[in-house]
This record gives sequence, C-alpha cells and structure tokens, in this order.
Amino acid sequence: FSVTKKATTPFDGQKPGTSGLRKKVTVFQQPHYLQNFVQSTFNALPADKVKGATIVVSGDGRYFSKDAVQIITKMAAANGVRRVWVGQNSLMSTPAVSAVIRERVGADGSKATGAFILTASHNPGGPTEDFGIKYNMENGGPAPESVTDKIFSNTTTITEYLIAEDLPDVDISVVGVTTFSGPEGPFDVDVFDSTIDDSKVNELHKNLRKMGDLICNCYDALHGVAGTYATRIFVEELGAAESSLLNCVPKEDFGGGHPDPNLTYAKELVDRMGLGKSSNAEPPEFGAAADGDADRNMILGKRFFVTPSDSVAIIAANAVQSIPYFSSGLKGVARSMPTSAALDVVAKNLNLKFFEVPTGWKFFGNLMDAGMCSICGEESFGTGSDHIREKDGIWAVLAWLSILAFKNKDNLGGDKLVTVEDIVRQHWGTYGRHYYTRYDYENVDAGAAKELMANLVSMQSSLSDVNKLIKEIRSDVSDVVAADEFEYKDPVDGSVSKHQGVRYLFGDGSRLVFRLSGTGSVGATIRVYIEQYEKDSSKTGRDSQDALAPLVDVALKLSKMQEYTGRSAPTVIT
Ligand code: VG1
Ligand code: CO
Repeated sequence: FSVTKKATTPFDGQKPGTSGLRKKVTVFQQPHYLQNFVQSTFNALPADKVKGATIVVSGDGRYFSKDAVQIITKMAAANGVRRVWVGQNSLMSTPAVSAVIRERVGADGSKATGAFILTASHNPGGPTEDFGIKYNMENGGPAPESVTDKIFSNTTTITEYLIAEDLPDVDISVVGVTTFSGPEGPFDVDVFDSTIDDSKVNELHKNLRKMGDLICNCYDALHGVAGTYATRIFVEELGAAESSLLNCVPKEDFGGGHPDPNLTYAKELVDRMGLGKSSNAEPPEFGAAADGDADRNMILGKRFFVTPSDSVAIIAANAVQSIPYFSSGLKGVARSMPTSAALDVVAKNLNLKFFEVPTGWKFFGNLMDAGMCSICGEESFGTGSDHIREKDGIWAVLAWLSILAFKNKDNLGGDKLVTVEDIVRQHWGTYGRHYYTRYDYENVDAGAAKELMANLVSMQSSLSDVNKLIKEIRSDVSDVVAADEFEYKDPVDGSVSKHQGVRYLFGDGSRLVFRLSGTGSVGATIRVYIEQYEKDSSKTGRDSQDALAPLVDVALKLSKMQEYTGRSAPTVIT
C-alpha cells in the first residue's frame, strides 16, 4: 500500500467527554470527521506508541463500527503502526479491550500499547442514533485528561491526515492474520475472538463451577456485546440454561432499545425478576444486565434491586473471604464523588485506604497502577477491580455469584438459601443504609442547564440564605453545613481536576449533588444525586423514594429545576 496525505480543516466540538467522543452517527459520517479525530489522537501520542506499535481497534459492534474499523486500520497503516488487533466482527467489550491490552501476546510476541474503542456505551445505536470513540492507554485504562486535552487541541488545528487509501478492506468476520506490505515494511491485521482471551475473568469463574441453582439464571445483554461473553461464560462454562439469556445476540441498533441496564430500560429482565408488571412465573434468585459495551452491570435478586452504590460496598465488604483473587487482602477502595458513601463506611470499618475521585473511570487507573486500590465503583452501574483498568459488567456478576456461593457454601442446593436480598439487608444491618436515588433530566436546553448550574454555584456563597430557603421548602431536613464544587488532586501524579460537580452537604450526612453529563450527544443532561444515611437498623427497610421524598423536594426547588428546564419530571429515576 501507499500513503496519501489528505488536506482537511477542523470540526468544532471534538472534545472528548467523560468517556470519549460521542456524537450522532450522521455527524461521524461527514467526510473527514472520524479521520480528523483519529489523526489528532495519533498526533497526541508519543511517536513510539504509533510507529511500529500494536494497537487494538474494536468495540460494541454498534452501527458504523465496521466502516470505522476499516478507516482506522487504513490510517494506522499510513501512520506507521506495525499491527492492529481487531475483534471478530469488530466485537470486543470495553473490559475485554482493557484485558487484551494488558495480557494478550501475539503469535510473534507482540504486545498492544493502546486501543481505539468504538462505542457510545449505554446510548442507543443505529443510523440515526449515537456512535463514539475513545482511546485507551498502555495500562489498559482510558486516556487521562492530559492526553484527551491534547487530542482536543489537535482537533482544533488539524490540516492533514495520513491514510492508506489503496489498502484493501479486511474481512473482519474471519479470524486470522493478514499481512500487507507498505513503504515502511509489513503491516498486520490480526482478527481474533476475544471471548476466549480474558484470563483473569476466566480465573474467577473457574471457582464457580458446580453452583447448582445459584448460577446466573437470568442475564439481559440488551443486544449489546455482553451477549457473546455471557453465552461463553454463563452457559458454556457455568452451565446456566440457554433460556436464561435475554437479548444476548449483539445487534447494530440494540434491537431499537436503549442499552442501559437500569430499571427503566432493562424492562424484560425487570419483569422476569418480578419487579415489573406482575407475572405468574416464580422469578429466579439472581438476574443481571449489561450496557452496550458490557462495562456496566445491574444486579437483581428475586423481586429485589441492588443499588450500584450498595453493590460496590457489599463486594468490598465480602471480597477477601469470597473471592480468591482478593484472598491476600484489599489494597484500597475507591468511588466516584456522586456515588453514595456506603463504600466509605466499609472502608472505615475494615480499615482500608479510601479514595473519592471525579466521575469517569479514568481516575481509578492511576490509583490501581500505584497499588493503592483493588475495588472501585460508580453509582452509574459501574463496578470493577484492578484485574483490568475499566469497569467490568461480567466481572461484577461473577463477583456477586462468588459472594452468594460463599454465603451458601454449607447449604448449596439446601432449602435455607441466603439470597441477594438477605445479603443486602444484612449489610444494611451491619453498616447502616445509604438511601440513594438519581434523577436524570435528559436532552434539556444546554443554555438553561448551564444557568441552573451557575445559579447553584452562586448560591453557595451564602449558606445562611440557602438554609433559610430550605426551611421554607421542608422543615424536616437538616442544615447545609458545607457547599462547594468538587475538585480532585490525583494523589499519584498531582494533576488537578476542577468543576467536577456541585455539592451541598448536610449536617446529618445527607448530600445533594448536581452535575452535567459528559456522555450525551445532543443538548445537555442534568443529573441530580440524592443521598441520606440511616444508621438505625430498625429504619433501614423503608422504600427509598419515600425515605428520600423530603430531600428530593429540596433538591428540585433549590435548583429551580422546573423554572430553568420547563420539566416537571425527570426522564429517568434510578
Ligand atoms: C456517565 C456516568 C459515569 C460513567 C460514564 C461512562 O457519565 O455518570 O459514572 O463513568 O457515563 O460510562 P456522565 O458524564 O454522563 O454522567 V459508560 O458505560 O458510558 O463508559
Ligand atoms: Co459502558
């Protein structure tokens, strides 16, 4: 092949958000749009991470992925990359990409130094929906802000990109290595099946064989890439019935659905688990769901929802006894700022190092690389460990199954099953409960959203005024004792991230947090996080929307939500 230099001009708005660049497919289909971003990424990396390097290119298989793989492959060849590794049919979950970077060794001894992950995660897919791209580094984790800032700045000045236009398209449905010859030597495209490559997750499920009824007996992949791994691990390895798999065939448009594992969008699973419309069938004991790129998880018991903030706390509290990978102890735990403080209480009780980081997985990687953190999580259905540098939807399910297996070790197949609900209630009994809910206002006017946030920040200058206002709204909530915009100084590299969410902290430990989403593709999404701690074990069994009603009232009136957005209700409540 030969290398062509193409002239181009910058596009506005190619700034990576919480997790890469996400836009409508039609935006990505504009001539040069994807190319500009890819070249800007190559130009942001050190030369030796491009020239002669091995780079992974894959994703959740959403619409436009197949075209994008061919374009990026041709650009990689032209930029002097030595080989690209591609998942068969462009399919590789986000956690699998992280594992592949960290652990896969090519037949010739090669190791990958980075990856283009093609996904918009939990956003819908299809010709009129979303596409996305992000870059992961040599540690297997998302590029840090220093790199994404450089990529963005490159996109604003780009004048040309390199592409091997005459490189033939590679058939990515067929496993195998194809070698081409270019001006600087050979270039390989290695297509492989990533479902058999994640050795750390394989280790985890080795311990779970022969669990009888306590297997994942209902898994909803929402037509995302998790389906391929679920089939391999839950059915072929652990012996779950094929009928336990829902929507486990990946589709380019996720079957027209919203591949977001929550109580609103994972409807089929929610119904099967007895949480939705009533059905006559007895729900199974354990169910779970994933998002499009399989890094998120939702854990359900029979007629019971596990809040993600509780899930990470419960995994941390039980990991050392239940999960062999952690048997020598935890190095530390971490959560994102809006995630509830359930994990904090576990860390305090078990005397573990604890970190609070901004939203987005990129902040956990440094802590893990420095050996300071073993388990971490976010309220947004993300849970993970230091086996890789991304959150991992299948891992979270295996972790829960390990805990269930441990709690039932003397009783497998017996009649006194310790259920998911039992485990959660016991946890609340020991550590107290953090009532928690999140209200999302999706696709509101971006200007109005900014004004709402600015108003919340400006009110922080007088807490006495804030408290006066709050008392007028509800006399039964405690006083705000501190309010700020969250700022994070990375303890490993000292980098500082500002404006990471507006916080109102109450005297009784309750919190209100307001953020603008960084993963949407149009308009703005306002997220309101509402949390209240209850230590009294006789009061931990309430319905969470009831328990939180006073704080919700305060949050919406304090922020003047309806005035600014015109919305009388959120799009999604979790
Ligand atoms: C959301 C979540 C955040 C998560 C991010 C990426 O970001 O709130 O916790 O890390 O999505 O998840 P935001 O900026 O929209 O609130 V995924 O599954 O899209 O990689
Ligand atoms: Co995701």
